[in-house]
Amino acid sequence: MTKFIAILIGLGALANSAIAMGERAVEVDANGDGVMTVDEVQAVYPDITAEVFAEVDTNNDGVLDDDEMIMGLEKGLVPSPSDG
Ligand SMILES: [Ca+2]
Ligand SMILES: [Ca+2]
Repeated sequence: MTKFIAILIGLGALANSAIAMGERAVEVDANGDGVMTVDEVQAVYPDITAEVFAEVDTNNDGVLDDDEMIMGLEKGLVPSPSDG
């Protein structure tokens, strides 16, 4: 998940929580295959419904990759850990 962390560090506004978010990303990708399924996402973010997941899954392949997760965070669809 080094790529995910590097992207987050590149987002200046989110730099303060980059380490925490990187840790959370690892938690979300429970099996470490580099993508996040709806089951993996809901295990960490129970509030994310299938509809929200589909909205974040912009290429509609049924899983979230790093770029989609970043976009979801930026759009506020995926709550950041700092939101409590
Ligand atoms: Ca996974
Ligand atoms: Ca996708």
